[in-house]
Amino acid sequence: MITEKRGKVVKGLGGLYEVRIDEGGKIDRLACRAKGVLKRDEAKVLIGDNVTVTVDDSTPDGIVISAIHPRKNSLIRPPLANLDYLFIVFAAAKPSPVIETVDKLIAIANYNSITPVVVITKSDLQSEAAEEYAAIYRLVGIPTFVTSSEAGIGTAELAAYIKENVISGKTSAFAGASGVGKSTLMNTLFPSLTLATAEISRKIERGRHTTRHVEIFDIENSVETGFLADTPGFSLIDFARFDFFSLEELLPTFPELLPYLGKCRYADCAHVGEGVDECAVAAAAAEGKIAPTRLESYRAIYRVLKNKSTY
Ligand SMILES: Nc1nc2c(ncn2[C@@H]2O[C@H](COP(=O)(O)OP(=O)(O)OP(=O)(O)O)[C@@H](O)[C@H]2O)c(=O)[nH]1
Ligand SMILES: [Mg+2]
Ligand SMILES: [Zn+2]
Repeated sequence: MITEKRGKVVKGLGGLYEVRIDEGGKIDRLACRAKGVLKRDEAKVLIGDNVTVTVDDSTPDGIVISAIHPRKNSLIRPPLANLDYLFIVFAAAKPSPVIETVDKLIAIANYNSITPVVVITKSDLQSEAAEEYAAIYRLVGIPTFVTSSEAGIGTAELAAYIKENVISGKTSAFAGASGVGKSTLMNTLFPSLTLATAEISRKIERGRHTTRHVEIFDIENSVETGFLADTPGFSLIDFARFDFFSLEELLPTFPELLPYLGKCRYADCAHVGEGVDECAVAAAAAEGKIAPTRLESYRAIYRVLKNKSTY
């Protein structure tokens, strides 16, 4: 007999996927492969995909993903489909954050209509720096949490935010550099999880890519549950090669710049010059209404996209 089920891909390793099937509140997890055409690059199954699984119980290998339902969005890094929230995780110290990468991730989330949330970890190591970073993102209007899994700071607030917002089928993910404490934080927030974590290297202060694959977890044991993915930390090299959208699409991904549009002296102002008389954005930054690091990140991404578009 052949039957069809609908479910969500929550894990994938070496071409073997795990699909979470919800049959009226009864959760089943099927191990399966994907049908031939869904193995090719351009049509490949992503974790987070909603799929149809065809079950043919007359053959031993009869469970296959036969169709991918239309996606809301998809990211290259972390490789996930249908995200509603992206928790952008960085440490106050060890490893110290690369703010431009944080801002890139926020821009990518905004571009894909994913709600960005900033999570600063390891506040026990550098509480002042943690609050300074938080102030930057609160000024933008992004929900921001200062946490320490070690000292139990901010974790109850973050767990409450997730439980309140990521419900009834919404999907979210932790993303950030290796070693910032994503898996540790997930274990702290959801004690039923037992994700592997590891110390960062003492010499180079970097994580060791402890998490090796993307996996989506149920955040509650109920039909109302939402989903949260742990993802492998990336290195900066990953990000240098990252290309995401065109120059024209950049500005709306920095929402705090929007109120100043049309207020610069020249209509074609790109907001990359320092002149506060010419550029309303530069003036707003000088007045403390836009964080200097955010404007720096905007300009850095602008230059990268500009160079790309001149080829
Ligand atoms: N001091 C301090 N250390 C922490 C905290 N959270 C995590 N760590 C440590 O940071 C190291 C890395 O933690 P992980 O959770 O493995 O980091 P990760 O972001 O999941 O790393 P990848 O899986 O490689 O992406 C571990 O040694 C943790 O014990 C914290 O709040 N304070
Ligand atoms: Mg991890
Ligand atoms: Zn301007």
